[in-house]
Amino acid sequence: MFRRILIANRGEIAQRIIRACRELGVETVAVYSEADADALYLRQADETICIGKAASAESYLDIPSIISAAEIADVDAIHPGYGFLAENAHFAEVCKSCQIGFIGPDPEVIASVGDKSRAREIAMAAKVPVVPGSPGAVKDDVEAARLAQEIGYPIMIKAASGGGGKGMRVASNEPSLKNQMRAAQNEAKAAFGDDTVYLEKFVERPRHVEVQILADNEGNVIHLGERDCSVQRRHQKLIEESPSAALTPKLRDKLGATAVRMAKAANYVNAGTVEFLLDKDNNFYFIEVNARIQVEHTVTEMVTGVDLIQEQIRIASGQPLRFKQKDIQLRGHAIECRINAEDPARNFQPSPGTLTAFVPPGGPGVRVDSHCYSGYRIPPNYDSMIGKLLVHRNTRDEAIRTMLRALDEFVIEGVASTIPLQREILKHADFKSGGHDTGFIERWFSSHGRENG
Ligand code: MV4
Repeated sequence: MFRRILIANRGEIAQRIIRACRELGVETVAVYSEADADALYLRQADETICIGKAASAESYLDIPSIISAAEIADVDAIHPGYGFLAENAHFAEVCKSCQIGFIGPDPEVIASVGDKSRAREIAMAAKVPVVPGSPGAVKDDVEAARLAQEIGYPIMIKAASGGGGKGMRVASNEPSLKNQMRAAQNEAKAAFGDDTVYLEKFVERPRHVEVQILADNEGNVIHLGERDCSVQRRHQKLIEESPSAALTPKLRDKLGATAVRMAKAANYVNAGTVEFLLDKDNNFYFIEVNARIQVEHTVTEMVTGVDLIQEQIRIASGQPLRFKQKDIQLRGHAIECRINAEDPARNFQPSPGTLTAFVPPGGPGVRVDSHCYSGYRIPPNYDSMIGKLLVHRNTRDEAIRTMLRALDEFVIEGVASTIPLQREILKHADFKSGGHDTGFIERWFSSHGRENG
């Protein structure tokens, strides 16, 4: 096991990783920017190092600063958390060349699954179902038009380096395809410095279902069930749950086995997520691999009882998986609300500032992962997550009721939060029935004329 690790992140995930380390008996080194000098996670770490200015590019994204901190603190490994450098293959490569462990997959694997067109090719070669589309990247609009004719409209154009919905466009006919392809390429070039695009048939009203996997260095790969993340707005997840209300036990096994096949085909090691779209006829299609721990890993922890951060650290230190597939039992139902300092009544405008009061809920079946406290000032420089509120109950209906109770208990004063919206969603008939899809929030907002506040 590692003796000491550095956490190249901030906020709730830095705290989450420190908690896992303390239970494992691993020492922690936390880094922070000038904007985070009063953060709670710094009091929980064994050592802290300031790595630069408030701007992420000059601190949490600054590879030389982080590597210097790791060298000075003499750590065995770095945990990147999520966001920032978590899926940066170059960073993983620099760690390797400095003989610092990287708690995540190998740089080559991060690079290959990070190219979504290449990930699609790996999936196809492994007979993992993909959305009908181009065999690989498309070079120009002549080739795109020819392929689109075969695939059939509507067509979705996607950036190979894409993420968060950037560089993604829908086209319903050939003239539109040519325009949208140029728009997608320009957006991708500006956002990722790479204008490679590929095509997929547009799936109407999909659900977003993702499978958590764990893979060790000896070729053992298991899955830990799925998370349904269909409650999103503009690619920001608002509510996640496990299991998905859309799956039968038989379909769950098939989806899990498919995710394991994909992870093996990609030579994936450590914790990862295999994302699928589920259509209205319950056909599933691979779309992406996320080569990191995700924000919503916690819902899987609740239903499996597995501490995913501890497992990530064990795997990266060279230990084999401690579980076989048959050891993983899904128990009950977990729901997570991501509580953001954003005002849903004002088009989700970020609402940083001081938390004049912060009293998290508790009681049976409730977990709160938050780095906040009364008097804490949420800096405007980073994402606006206040914390994650989770519930774990025997059934989905009970979990919804517990979540409503916990949301009512939660006291957050001084900043606006997403709590009022999450309460409304949990009471909405489409969510309660479990029949919702990824268009749920946007359709609901447009029917209320609220999309522009
Ligand atoms: C799609 C799709 C429909 N058809 N691909 C959005 C982000 C990226 N992860 C994939 N996304 C989508 N890909 C095809 N072929 C619809 C979406 C999509 C979506 C997916 C998951 C969760 C929310 C979404 C919201 C809008 C669109």
